[in-house]
Amino acid sequence: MLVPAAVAFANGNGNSADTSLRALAAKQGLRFGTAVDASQLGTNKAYTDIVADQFSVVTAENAMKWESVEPTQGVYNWKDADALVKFAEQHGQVVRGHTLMWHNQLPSWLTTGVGNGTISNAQLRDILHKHVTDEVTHFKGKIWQWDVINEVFANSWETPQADGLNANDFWVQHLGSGIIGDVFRWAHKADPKAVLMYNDYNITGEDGTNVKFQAVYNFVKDLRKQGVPIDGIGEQGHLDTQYGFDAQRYQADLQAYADLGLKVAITEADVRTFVNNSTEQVPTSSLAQFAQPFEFSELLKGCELVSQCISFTAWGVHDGDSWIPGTFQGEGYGLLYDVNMQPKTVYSTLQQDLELAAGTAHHGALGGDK
Ligand code: 9MR
Repeated sequence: MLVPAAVAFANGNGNSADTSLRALAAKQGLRFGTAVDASQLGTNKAYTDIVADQFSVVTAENAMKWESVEPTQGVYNWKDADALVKFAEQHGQVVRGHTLMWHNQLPSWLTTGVGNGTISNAQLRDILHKHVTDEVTHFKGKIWQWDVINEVFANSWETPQADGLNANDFWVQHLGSGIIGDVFRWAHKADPKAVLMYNDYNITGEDGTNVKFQAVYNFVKDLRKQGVPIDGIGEQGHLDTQYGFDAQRYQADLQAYADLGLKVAITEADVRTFVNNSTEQVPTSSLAQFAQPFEFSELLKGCELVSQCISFTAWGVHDGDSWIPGTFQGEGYGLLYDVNMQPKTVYSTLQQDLELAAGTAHHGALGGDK
């Protein structure tokens, strides 16, 4: 889609004192976003207000995934996804579509059919083609970026295929590596103006190696050489304070993707740490209260310093609504707002980063002459 004019980035009140994340990010031409639970829009006022006021790009956390949009074969349910797109239009926001081909959250009719052999690989390919075409067509002109393919590369601790893909990935296993380029072509045909991304985690050295980065880099470089319509790389940005984070390598890797002629985006940022319990999510280490905003800030600054980085998205609004406690035993505190939807230290840290990058600070004459 065409990116609306810069004025639409901010909250529409035209107030230069607007210190929302979206308004501050707009000053440097960056969009600041969040993943959204579409079913809470309009029903949960505090939640809805934060989404509207603070963010200029939204991603459906689950509502655009295949199991959500086609729970029964041939019967589409666009309700929550359409509601999110409409909300975005009403609030001067753009939408990241997430995600067209992924091994998770597939409808059970599909996985069951493949499992019991009633869906052959040739039929699976046709079904995927229809899914990609129908979904991209449904939202044609309304999606800024699509996460076309999600998480098909092997992790650094797994044995990859020769081309770096995960041989056990559902799609790679059934349809081979060539499916990646095909899905990008199908998506491009259905909406030629959408920015088409490959989205994954640990692809900018966060796991302490550059193995996965190198695999994605080589593969995508080759796709570009073949003329596959891929426009960008989505780095998810799921960090954990217990592992540390090499911010220089992260920035260098983002820049390397960008130097291939690609856009980059931070698509699912959160920084988790150990907490007292999942209800309160108070960090058990007082140092984590500094590590969490610090690593989040490093994620944002790397994006700010790579001019091809077009958006920075947090994976959820508040800690009470995050995937983290349900997946990582004893961890939480990953987002910008706490379980009571109050802004955390990380919120003001990111505000400062955005203000600094916008160059709004003035110190008068150098040397402080009288
Ligand atoms: O946040 C999402 C959570 O609500 C779902 O239950 C989960 C199912 O796998 O997916 C989560 O989002 C994932 C995203 O779609 C892709 N990257 C990893 C995210 C966290 O698991």
